[in-house]
Amino acid sequence: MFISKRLACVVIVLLITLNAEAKKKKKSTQLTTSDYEYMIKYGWYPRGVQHDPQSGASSLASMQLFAGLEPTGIMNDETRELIATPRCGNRDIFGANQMHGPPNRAKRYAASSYVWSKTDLKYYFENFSSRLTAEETRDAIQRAFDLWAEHSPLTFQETDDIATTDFVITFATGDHGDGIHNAFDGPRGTLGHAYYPEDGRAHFDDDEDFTVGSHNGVNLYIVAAHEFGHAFGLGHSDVQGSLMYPWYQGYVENYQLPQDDIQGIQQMYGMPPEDEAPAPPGASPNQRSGDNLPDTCTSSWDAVDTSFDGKVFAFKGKYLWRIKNNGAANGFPKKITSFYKRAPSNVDAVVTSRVNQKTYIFKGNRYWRYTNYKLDANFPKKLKPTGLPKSVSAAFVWGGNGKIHIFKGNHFYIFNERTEKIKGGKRTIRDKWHGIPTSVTSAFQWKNGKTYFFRGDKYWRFDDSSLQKERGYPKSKALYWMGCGATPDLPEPIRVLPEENEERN
Ligand SMILES: [Ca+2]
Ligand SMILES: [Zn+2]
Ligand SMILES: [Zn+2]
Repeated sequence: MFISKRLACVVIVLLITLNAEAKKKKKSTQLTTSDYEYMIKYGWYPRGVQHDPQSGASSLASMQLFAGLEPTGIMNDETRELIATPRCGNRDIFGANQMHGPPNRAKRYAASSYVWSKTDLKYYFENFSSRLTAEETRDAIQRAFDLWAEHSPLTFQETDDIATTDFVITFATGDHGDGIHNAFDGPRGTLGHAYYPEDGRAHFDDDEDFTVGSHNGVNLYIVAAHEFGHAFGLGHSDVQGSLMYPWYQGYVENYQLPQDDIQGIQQMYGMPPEDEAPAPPGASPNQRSGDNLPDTCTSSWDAVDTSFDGKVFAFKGKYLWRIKNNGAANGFPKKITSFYKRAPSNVDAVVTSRVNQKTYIFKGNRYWRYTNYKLDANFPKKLKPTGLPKSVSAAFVWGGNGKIHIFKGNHFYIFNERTEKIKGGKRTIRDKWHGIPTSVTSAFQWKNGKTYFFRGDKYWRFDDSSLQKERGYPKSKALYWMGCGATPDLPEPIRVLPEENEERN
């Protein structure tokens, strides 16, 4: 993250002061009661149990790891400095059942299964920051919503009707009516907190020196954008520099939503709607035919993928179609090589990583890797060193954990894009993917974050919560995905509704 020279000077002066302080006092590495209280407050240590140095050290190590510090489990200057950094009041650790795995393991955003069941959302001001004018507050809040709106289908509008609003924005001090553990703490410390969907409450500590467009004080726009991330269902990220990192990272001019947060919000709500070009009159995917061109309505797919820039491609033989919300795009199929130069035909599987944005094309005993549609140096490579079998059937990113899953016969593998090796060996499809046939030929994650499996003209949608195929499937691919037939609309993105509306995590 960009740090201005001035800020860097302040940080250096601060560090020197802290170091001098630390040398003056005898360095204590022991956890104090207030250290335990800090860890309890943010979910790292259980509340109401005896403080135990051994489990305290292991909790501290987890917190250090999450924050990007060396996980020593020992209280040191670096960790003291972290604890002194103002931060968000939401816990870092979700309840285990709401997360797809503990967030301190995966280096990325934390998407929850708590989401809004609609995308047109309204917000209401209960009051305004006492340090800023109503206009400044209103402007900062609106920009904070817009930051997310730019990268998602969510839209936001202010309302003066509290009865119909989705979000309520409140500036409050101390104990403000949502429990003593959520009480604000005066200047610094906790800056704000927000409740997960579909609650809508976002609270800001009115004792903070909230500012706009300044390196002094605490930037309301960035703090609000962070809190709204929770209000949309995102947990804390352990990626430093991401907006959902729990500790305040300072004011940044022309702030842009970091990649990690874009992935997080799109995991839950999908991408912003595209500006659809109107179809030329009379054009229909049914009418496309020609020498060796695969038929849009009757062909099965070799593979299907959402590319790094959000384009969905279905592959068959030497060709691919671009799939839009209303079916196959006009002008397709086109040659695969018109997008992916030097790519093979009759591919086995294609998948684009959400971690490194690279596209992997699998065929036979080799794989091709693309960055921004360009073939990476030294590719294609042999599959053998990755641990994958040859001639895989399907590859996709599973929304449940953001990892690349690869199917082959009755088995599946998890492919780690960092090491380009499989992780944890071969697993049985039946054990995890209930109701999904083992002979699928392609699979991918659509814009709604759901996984779809294809075989012939049939497709299945997988429910990430119940880990089963969803009811009412299989359906016809030609009808729903290619725009062949009477109802060319794609299935509506269905949201997972919260089973229980828990208090703030
Ligand atoms: Ca505070
Ligand atoms: Zn937070
Ligand atoms: Zn509150």
